[in-house]
Amino acid sequence: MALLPPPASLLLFLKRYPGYYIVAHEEPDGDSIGSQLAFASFLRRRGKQVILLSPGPWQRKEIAPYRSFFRDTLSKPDVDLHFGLVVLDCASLSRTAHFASILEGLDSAVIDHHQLNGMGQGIVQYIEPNSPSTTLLIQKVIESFGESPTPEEARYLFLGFATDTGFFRHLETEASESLELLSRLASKGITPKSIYRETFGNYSFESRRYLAKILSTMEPYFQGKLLLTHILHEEYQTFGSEHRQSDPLYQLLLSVEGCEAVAFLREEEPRKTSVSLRSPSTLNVAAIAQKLGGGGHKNAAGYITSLPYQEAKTELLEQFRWLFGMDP
Ligand SMILES: [Mn+2]
Repeated sequence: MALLPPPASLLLFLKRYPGYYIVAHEEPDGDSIGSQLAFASFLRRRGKQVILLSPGPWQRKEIAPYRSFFRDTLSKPDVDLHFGLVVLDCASLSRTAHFASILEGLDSAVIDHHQLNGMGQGIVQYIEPNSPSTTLLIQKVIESFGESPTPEEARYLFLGFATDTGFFRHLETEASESLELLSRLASKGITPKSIYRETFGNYSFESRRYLAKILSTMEPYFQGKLLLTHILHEEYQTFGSEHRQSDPLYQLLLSVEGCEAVAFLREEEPRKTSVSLRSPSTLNVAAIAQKLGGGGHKNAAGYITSLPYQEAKTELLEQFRWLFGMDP
């Protein structure tokens, strides 16, 4: 089965306005930022004005170099009503934090690869849940105009694909077409090695001490099906936010034999614990996150509770007891 092509209504929409606001979800990642940058570059070469918006917060190292290309706010009276709005990597303006009320009312189009729950933004929608990244959909839009990405655009598109697929490791649906699209990016001189360095290299020394600290707390529950790790508030605050990289943690824990789920509890404040859940395959951790007030996907979900660590852990283990049907 092939990925859906961009609808004709989207191509028309992209011809209609002299300029576009391009916004994506809060807590930006490589896919949202890569999609925005590539799309902005493409529209500019078609003679359009583009204003890139991002609500932040900018926590991920691989997107940090691009922060200055984005505006973090816009006042409602300054919104140019002759512009169109493009929403990327999320289906609704509600995920764009304060921009939702500022941009409301503009004619809009959505390009996204998440399963749509409820209503998407606007009437022009290009939503393809089988696409591993939004950047692939952007590439398909560019190619639908009979164009090909410039080397700079190709770099942004590759970055988004690499981060959303864990550098190809999670590529499951539409692998064949994805790799064909990627091969056209590689033909622009974009090497996987350079993108790998950008996304998964150059971590700080401190970030590895943070990782060591968390790994040392690993406890197995439910006969090793759940691996639980944590960091307490006192220790948490000794690490600057730029060093708190937890992606490599999940990679290490999810590959442990017999592991069906990973939990990482961060006591960010004395009465605020952030809980991240991951699963390597079939176990749906979003079901637990939703029960406790959060959300996410089957394999990656999370929630925030006002309980301190110990109580948050008890609450979480209770949920897993129900899920696994056994005592911890
Ligand atoms: Mn994405």
